Parts: sequence; structure tokens; C-alpha cells
Amino acid sequence: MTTRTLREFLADPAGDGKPAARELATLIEAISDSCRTISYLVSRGALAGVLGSAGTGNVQGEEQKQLDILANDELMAMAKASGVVAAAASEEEDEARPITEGSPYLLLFDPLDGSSNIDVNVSIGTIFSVLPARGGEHAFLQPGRNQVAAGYCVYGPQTTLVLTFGSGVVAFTMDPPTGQFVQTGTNIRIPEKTKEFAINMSNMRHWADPVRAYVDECLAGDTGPRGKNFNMRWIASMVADVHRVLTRGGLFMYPWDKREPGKPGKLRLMYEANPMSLLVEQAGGKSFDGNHRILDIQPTSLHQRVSVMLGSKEEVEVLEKKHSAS
Ligand code: AHM
Ligand code: MG
Repeated sequence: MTTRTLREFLADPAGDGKPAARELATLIEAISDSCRTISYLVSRGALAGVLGSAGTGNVQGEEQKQLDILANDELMAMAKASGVVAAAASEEEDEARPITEGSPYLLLFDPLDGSSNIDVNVSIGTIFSVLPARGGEHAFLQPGRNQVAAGYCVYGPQTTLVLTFGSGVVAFTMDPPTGQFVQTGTNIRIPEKTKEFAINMSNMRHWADPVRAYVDECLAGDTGPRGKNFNMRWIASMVADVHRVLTRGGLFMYPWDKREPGKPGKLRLMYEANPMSLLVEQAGGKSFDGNHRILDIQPTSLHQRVSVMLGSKEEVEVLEKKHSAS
């Protein structure tokens, strides 16, 4: 196994002796510094007095936890200090913030994904997406295929940073005694076949027919049409569920459902679905919303929601067939 640090990786990401673009490397290192800080706060929890509600709500009408706000403030301060971010947008803020005029990148993030797990000591994480600042600091509404980098940091039993520049996926584990991110994953590939799916089963009665039919077939096991027994996992932190999919394969779904028919889904396109979709595709998996490849969706608003189904290629294709037949 390679023992390169993140900094050493950024000096030669493709193994051809060429460093990553200087400003992009600056940004990724700055993000990793923030993730280290957030990881420390998360690990101290009640000892640092950071658990519980902040008593406020975000633009999505969701309750904000103290750690949501602390992580958001940390990342916004980092974006400013990095000097390479033209503007930044967050799940926790109504509008994008102009940061450093004329800089090359737009940064989007979900500062602490899996908020419902913060106070119960279950894995949570930070998700980020980097877009080119074409057309100035307000040009956020670009499809996900334009991302120049995307990744997440999961705060679990280990703190792991997973990253793509659009040519493969790599992972770094933080070594607590030094705080260094050390490379622990190279050219990560999602197994094409899987026997594991992830969906919040409590919403079953609200699902659209193709999703219901797909899960019914999985539940029928080895005597059903799929001819194999499936396992189910639902952590309720997208970061942790997608990390499992990247590590051992699987299918992750948070599809549109009939609870609020006018709402396209729960998860947010620009700072949840897009970065995760780029990582999944770069690891050989697939990602779609029921009709379209997620990375091809033209966003119309910063906080827009989307139906998400992603993971092992063969399994996503089974689900795609069910959607196109309906
Ligand atoms: P958050 O960004 O406010 O934490 O919400 C997103 C999270 C995802 O991480 C997770 O997949 C989903 O919400 C869980 O939702 P539910 O509680 O409906 O199962
Ligand atoms: Mg989230």
C-alpha cells in the first residue's frame, strides 16, 4: 500500500510527475484542513459542548444542529482564507456568498451531512463540489459534469477523505496522532454486481411503481426473479451509505415519492447528488434520477432537490429498465 500524504499525492496525482493545478491543490488541502478541524469537534462531541440543536432553521426548513453551523462557519472561513474561491454555497445558507473576486473556483458544500445522526454518535460527513467560476462568481447553475473536483470526508470509526478530479477516485485516512491524511485507496472501483441495497423502507408505501417493483424483487430473494438473497442497510447519512457503496458495492436510493408529489426528492442536487454522482461514475458505477443521468441535469436553483439512485453498474441498470418500462 502507498503511504503518500495528501500533499504528496497532490504533487503528482496521475503518477506522471505532473502536479495538480496549483490553485486546485491549494483548495483541496484547505478543505482537508477544515475536515480535520470538524473531525476533532465531532470526536469530542459533548465534551466540546457542540451537540444539540442550534435553535435555528435553514433555507430548506430543517432544524440546524450546533455542529451544522460550526462546520459551515469553518468551511466558509477556509474558502475565504484559501484565496482561490470566487464564491461559496452551502446547504446551511440561503444564498451563495461572494468570496474572492476573480478567483477560479466555485465551492459548494453540505458542511455536515447526516444531521439526524450527529447527536447519536453515528457516522456523518462533509460533502463538497468544485465548479469552474466561468462567467463570474454567480455562475453556480452548471450541470454536475462540469465539476473539476468532488469529494467527501466521512467522520466515522476513521476519518476518511475520498476525492476525484474526474479521473479516478482516491481515498485518504486521517492518522490521528499526526492529523495527516495518508493515502489508503487508489483507483477505487465499485463492484459491478451487488446483493445489497440501501433505502429508507419506512417510505415504501409512498414509492413510485418502478422502485416498489425493484425492491419487491430484491426482497423475494433466491426464489424470486432475481435469484439471489439481498441484504439491506440504511445509515441515514448519505456520506456513510455512499462510502459503503464505494467500498464494497451496493445500490443507494433516495427516490422521489408521493409524500409531497411536487417535491423532486429529498437530497440536494448541487452539493449532495452531483459530487456523489461524479465519485460513483469515476469508480465505474452509475447514477440517475429515474429518467436522466444526474450529472447531465441543468440546475435551475441552488438548493434544488433531486431523486437519487446510484451505485453498482449492473444493479442501477436493472432499476433503469424498470423505469423505462413504466
Ligand atoms: P441532511 O443533509 O440534512 O443531513 O439530510 C440528508 C440526509 C442524507 O444524508 C440521508 O441519506 C438522508 O438525509 C436520510 O433521510 P431520512 O431521515 O429521511 O432517512
Ligand atoms: Mg446532507
